[in-house]
Amino acid sequence: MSETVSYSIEDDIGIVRIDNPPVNALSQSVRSGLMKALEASSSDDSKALIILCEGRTFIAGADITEFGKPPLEPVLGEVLQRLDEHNKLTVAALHGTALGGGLETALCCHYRCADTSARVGLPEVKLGLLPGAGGTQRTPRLAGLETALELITSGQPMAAAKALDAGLVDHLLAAGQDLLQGAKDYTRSLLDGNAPLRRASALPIAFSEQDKATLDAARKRLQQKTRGERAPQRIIDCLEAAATRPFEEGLKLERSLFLECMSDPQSSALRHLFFAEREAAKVNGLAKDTRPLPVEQVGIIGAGTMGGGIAMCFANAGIAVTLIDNSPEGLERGLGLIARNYSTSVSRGRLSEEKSAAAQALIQGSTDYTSLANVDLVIEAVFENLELKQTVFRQLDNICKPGAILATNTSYQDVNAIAAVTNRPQQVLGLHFFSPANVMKLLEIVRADHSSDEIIATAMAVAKRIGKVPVLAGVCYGFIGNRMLRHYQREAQLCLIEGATPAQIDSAMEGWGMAMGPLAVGDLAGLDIGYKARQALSDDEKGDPKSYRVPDLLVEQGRLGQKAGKGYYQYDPETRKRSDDPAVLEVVESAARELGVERRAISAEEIVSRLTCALINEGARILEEGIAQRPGDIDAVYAYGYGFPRHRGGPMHLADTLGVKQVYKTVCHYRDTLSADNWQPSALLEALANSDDSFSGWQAQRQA
Ligand code: 3H9
Repeated sequence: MSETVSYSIEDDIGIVRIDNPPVNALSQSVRSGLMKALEASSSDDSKALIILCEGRTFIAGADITEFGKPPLEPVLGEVLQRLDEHNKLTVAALHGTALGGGLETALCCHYRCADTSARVGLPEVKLGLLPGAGGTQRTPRLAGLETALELITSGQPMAAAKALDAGLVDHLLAAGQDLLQGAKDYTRSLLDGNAPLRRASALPIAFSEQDKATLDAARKRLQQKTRGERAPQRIIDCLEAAATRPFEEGLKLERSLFLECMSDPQSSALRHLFFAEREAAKVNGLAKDTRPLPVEQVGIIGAGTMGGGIAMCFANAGIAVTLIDNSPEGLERGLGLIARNYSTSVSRGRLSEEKSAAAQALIQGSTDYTSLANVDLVIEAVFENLELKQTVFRQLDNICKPGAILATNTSYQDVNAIAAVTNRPQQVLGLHFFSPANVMKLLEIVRADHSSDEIIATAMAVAKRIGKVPVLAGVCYGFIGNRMLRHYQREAQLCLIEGATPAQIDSAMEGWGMAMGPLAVGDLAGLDIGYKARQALSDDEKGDPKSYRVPDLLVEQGRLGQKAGKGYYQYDPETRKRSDDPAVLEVVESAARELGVERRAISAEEIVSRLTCALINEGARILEEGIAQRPGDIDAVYAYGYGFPRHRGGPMHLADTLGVKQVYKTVCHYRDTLSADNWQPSALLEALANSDDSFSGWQAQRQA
């Protein structure tokens, strides 16, 4: 039928096989092949039609690489309308992940069977889209409005057994049953029973006052939760239309809102992140035959919050962990914290009792380093102090088996200086987890001067196993994320002392989409952490006092942040809700007087512009120096580790959206009006602005 679709008749049943690796996306050749197969089936003497896929999955959706380009005929809507109208019994046989346009294809079949491992979902919302091929209209007709609302607005896949209960799947194959044979048997039973051609488009749908209230509540909830994303609201519009208008009208609305979402910059940002996340896992220049080393046993040094969180990541993935702490008390505290975290996950329904027990059984505590003699990988998560880390690495080098990889979870320290104290610098790298480590998806993999290709490949593979988004970084102070963060935080501090209040700064950034404003983040982490770090620095290293005088004064007054009930804000002891505290404004004003700063009104636009341009300028410098491999890697770091709004695509994508030339002009303006020291434009930013280029254009040229 086409290079990716074949059609044959086996025992009077037509079989459409789709073979479009890696995920059987609905590329043009699949769509045209499907269309031709339907034509063939309608005029031959087969009695029914089964659609199934080769490889690891049923169709995982439309081909995202075709988005944003001129449409190629036939469009999916046409193909699916043809499928919906087909004059013979149609059955979709699902395995792997039937997602997006893939599930929509299956929903156009009269019946669906699935193997037990299959999952179905409509993840378009994660790309700033809505299901654009009937998903918003057929799903509620088959599964009810509430299930459709959850499935489509969360974008989360649903297991086959649940999909059977929900009515999205009609028949579950027996465990281990061959997919084709199972689908044939099921189809035969439908034919034998004279099953009607059950079209989802023709099913009735009810709409009660209760349903209306559910949709209204969802609108409000999602407005808050998705921080300004537009697709979730459009999805609810479509669901409401599904329940209140004829099918054809609902389909028309869905199509027009799908196209609206597709041309929305939010969707291009989210699609950019989809590919950036996958690209980030690829290491430039790695020899093709580099094989990751096996990692079955992991050691973690330091049973604090970080070490415990890291231990959970590995145990959750079925990897045995030995957690080491110097003191029995520290170890007990750490293991206790882990147990509490697991029991919270169980009580919130995020984890089953069995899985929690199985994971905890994989974590062994010890106060004896020699129990690490046989582990494949050790991750050190002790206090941020170079000498201490070097001492730990000397010990590890003596104790661990020769092939073991030694990793540091440092946020700032020089990984080369840590590797240098061992006799195996080629086996040393940074694995920088983000707090809480068992929740945050980002993992910075820091390649030191001597880290071997093999251990970098191993780290990438391990990251994927434990469900992280890995990003490669070179050695520098703060690597990618924290190095940029210093500039962002500096501007937050300067806006504060120059005239804004903490609430103005945080609301400006949260209103723009950040998960949490910069000062509220400081309160959450504890202001004493930065204070202590600054104590170890010379005045020169600390930089401009205007960028740290306020937090220093707050810490000296015991305002350490949330843990003390007060920091930049005061916190309700019960609810932890923050509120303004006039005492903080007094501190800010006195710091401004002391440092000779005249306070002025600062707008939300200025706050957002200064903080984001500071990120972009430093990000450009990081690219210039080769600390990050690509602009998209920086975007992945910010989206997965720093609460950057995903629908803005990350700092470097933001620069492209705003126009690099415009960003460069703004940086120059701040250099001329605010501070020549803080705002020297990066050479790369300047070069791209001068050549009217973008970060993505620059990246494309380098790849070519
Ligand atoms: C849609 O369907 C719209 C419709 O409603 C309406 C249309 C009118 N297209 O993730 P992996 C690539 S919107 C093109 O590492 P895994 C991916 O880039 C779509 N390429 O594998 C990667 O390439 P590379 C709704 C795609 O096993 C390779 O496949 N569907 C697509 O960890 C392997 O991917 C979705 O949003 C695609 N649709 O996970 C599903 N999908 O090797 C998106 C993947 O060059 N996909 N690629 O880096 C996924 O969620 C995961 O890929 C999946 C497999 C779970 C399927």
